[in-house]
Formats: sequence, C-alpha cells, structure tokens
Amino acid sequence: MKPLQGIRVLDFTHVQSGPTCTQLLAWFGADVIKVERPGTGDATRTQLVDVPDADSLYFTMLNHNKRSICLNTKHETGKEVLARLVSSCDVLVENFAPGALGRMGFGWERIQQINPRMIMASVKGFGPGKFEDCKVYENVAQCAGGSASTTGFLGDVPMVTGAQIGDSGTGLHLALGITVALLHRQKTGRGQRVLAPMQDGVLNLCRVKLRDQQRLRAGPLREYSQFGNGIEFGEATPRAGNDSGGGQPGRILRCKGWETDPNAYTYFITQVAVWPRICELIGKPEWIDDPDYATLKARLPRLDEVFAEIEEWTSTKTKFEVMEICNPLNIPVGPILSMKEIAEDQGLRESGTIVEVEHPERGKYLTVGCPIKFSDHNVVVDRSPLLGEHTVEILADVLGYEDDELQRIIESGAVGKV
Ligand code: CAO
Repeated sequence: MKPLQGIRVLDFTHVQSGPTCTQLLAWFGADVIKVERPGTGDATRTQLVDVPDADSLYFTMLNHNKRSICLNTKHETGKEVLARLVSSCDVLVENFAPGALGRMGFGWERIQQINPRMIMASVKGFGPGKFEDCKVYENVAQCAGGSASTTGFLGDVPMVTGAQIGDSGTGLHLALGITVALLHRQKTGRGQRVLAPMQDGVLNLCRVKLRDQQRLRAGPLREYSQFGNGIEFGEATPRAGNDSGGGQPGRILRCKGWETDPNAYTYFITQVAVWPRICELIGKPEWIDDPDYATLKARLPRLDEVFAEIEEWTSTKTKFEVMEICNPLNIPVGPILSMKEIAEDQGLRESGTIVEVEHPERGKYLTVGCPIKFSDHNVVVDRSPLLGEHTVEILADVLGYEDDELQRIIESGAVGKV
C-alpha cells in the first residue's frame, strides 16, 4: 500500500514548478493524470533537446510515474471530458498563467460545483495583490523573493542561484499543502483551494535574510565578512558571498588542484565547539588561548585572516582528503561536488537519489529520484509518459466511456491523434 494510493490527481501542470509537485505525489503513490494539449503537450517536451525526436531531459526528469492524456480543453467535447475528469479526481494541480483556468471555463466555483471534494492546488508567480496577474519564471521569483539581492558578492551584481528554489522549491511547498488538504478533507469531507506563490516560497527559503534585515537595527552583522573588512552596512541585508548564513562562520576554501580544477574547493565551517581542534589541525595551536582568537566574538573581525590560515592547510589536501581528515575530528566540512561527480556517486545511486531510467525514445538517462526516504514505502522511478500515451486507457478505464462514446470523442478531434 503506497501512502497516496487511491488518490487521483488531475495534473494540469507544465514547465517545472507544477510538474515537480505532481511528480512527488506520483512517487508517494497517487495516480497522476497529466492533461496535455494535443500535438504539442507540455512545452518542455521540445525544449533544450539533446536527442532528436525524443522528449527532452527537461520533460522526462520532471514527469516520472505519470500518465498522459491529450485533451483540447477549449474544444466542446474536450470540456465535456474535462468535466468528467474533474468529477473523477481528488486533486487538480495547475500552474497556468493567472486566469487561464477560468478562461477555459473551469474556475474554482465551477470545479466546486462539479466536485465539492476537489482540492484545487495552484502555483502562481505572486499571491493576491498588485502583481497577481503576472506571469513568472524561476529567476523572476528568485529576484522577487529576496534571493537575488542577498546572493553573490558584495559590490557585485545581484545573483541568481542554480538551485531552482522558485520552481522546484514552490513545487515542494505545494505538495505539502496538498497532502495537508487531503488530511483535512478526511476530517471534513470538503475540498479546498491551495495556493503556493513562487515569491512566497522563495522568501520562505530566504527566511534567514529577513532575520538579518531586522538585526541590522541592532548594529552591524558581525558574522558577515564585510564586518571584519571594515565596510559599513547599508539599509538592506547585503550580499554575503560564501559566508555561512548562521552563527558558525564558514567559507569556501581552495583545495589541492584548484589552479586547474574549477571545483577543487571545500566548504569549511569553524564551528565554535571544535575550534581548538581546528587550531591544532592547521598548525596554529597558539590561537587556542590567544584572546584575539580564542572566542567567536574575538575572531569575527578577523575572519579573513583565520580563513587564510585554514586555506593554507586545505590547499595542501584534496577536497576529499579534507573531508576524510576533518570528519573524524567532528569538524564540519563539505567538498564542492561537480554534477559529473554527483552523477557518478555510488552512494547516491544506492540510496535511489540518482537513478538510471530506460526510455523508449532516448534510451538510458539519469534522473534524480525521490529525495524523501520512507521506511515503509520504496519509491520506484518509472519513465515519463509519451505524449498522449494513455489517452484511450484513461477515457475508457478511468472515465468509463463505452466504445461508441469513445469513438465519438476520438472523432471529435478533442483528444488529437490516438
Ligand atoms: N487545451 C487547450 N488549451 C490549453 C491546454 C489544453 N490542454 N493547456 C493549456 N492551454 C492554454 C491555456 O488555457 C492558455 O490559454 P489562454 O491564454 O488563451 O487562456 C494557454 O494554453 C497558455 O497557458 P499559459 O499562459 O499558462 O502558458 P504560457 O506558456 O504563456 O506561460 C508561464 C507560461 C509559466 C509563464 C505561465 O504559465 C505562468 O506564469 N504560470 C504560473 C507561474 C509558474 O508556474 N511559473 C513557473 C513555470 S516553470 O519556470
């Protein structure tokens, strides 16, 4: 028995944010039915193509374990089928541009009329307010959610991060909202609307930067390198380079080979609890009792000097040697892993986080499996569906159309070629 077995999801999502959410629901055991426009489907099927005439990795890596039905929801017969889907599903997930679902004739009121138990879950760029009608992509959300203004180096331009916190991050938030709404429905029998705006999701992940914004009132942010460098703080949380976001100062430091390998670096955290061990390790035992270095408060204005000394040591070791030496000493460090190294990591493969999937059009490819592990539920990653692969199966088995009705729907053109 899978955790969400028996839950049927009408998946109206596209691109990245919505699909990450419904992919998680599918991995938790829900039957996810992806509704796509005949002929084209999710735009990502043909974006960033690496294998001609095959679904792109962009699509396949975000749509595992789903079924695909083609349906023109602006066609009269398509609307009839959609209404039947709405009445047969527990959850509708969508991330259309604002208002698109209403223009199809399936706004929240209509959905509730058809199926009062329906949970209608949406990703939008912004929540209610002056920007609610805007279309939004990943980097816009990173900028509007406070991430870009606080990422990058002081004096340099705002920076977006490679982690898709606007899209995949919001997908995660929405999946949590849906599971909570499902629990709530168990108690009340009622569905509800769930909204995860991307700006809000990014801000939630940037919570510590709003913390720092408020701390500025009490004086300079002493754990920021900027403090030790004598640079005044302005009115807003500044960019902090690779400074750690918490109370334990950390930095990215060079390791052996950095001159030629762009990823020969380690993250090194000078955790207070292990400071004496760090001093011994880097050959500065005199710092243990020196009042200029012995306490965190004393070290904060000297972080450049402290990390320069640590880097003297790390640059004589590979990033993995740093890890091997520091781990037994309880010193928190982490190698900067390239995507190549991650793709080849045996541990991640054994844990099911890096998974090799077979696809009829593209052969084998790697994907990221379910990042959440359950003791009672083993997630098996199945390939993404081909466009409209399950159209007839869904019309007949899920929606119960008999042969003559099936024929009428196919001939109407509402489901494209089958
Ligand atoms: N049958 C018929 N029409 C369909 C259809 C189907 N099966 N599926 C979609 N459509 C139509 C929609 O109804 C809409 O038509 P109208 O504009 O006439 O109402 C149209 O396709 C386009 O939908 P869209 O506006 O959502 O798509 P877009 O490519 O123009 O915009 C995006 C994409 C992502 C900017 C927008 O959807 C958006 O802002 N979504 C919310 C925020 C979000 O999730 N962003 C992250 C995306 S991942 O980076």
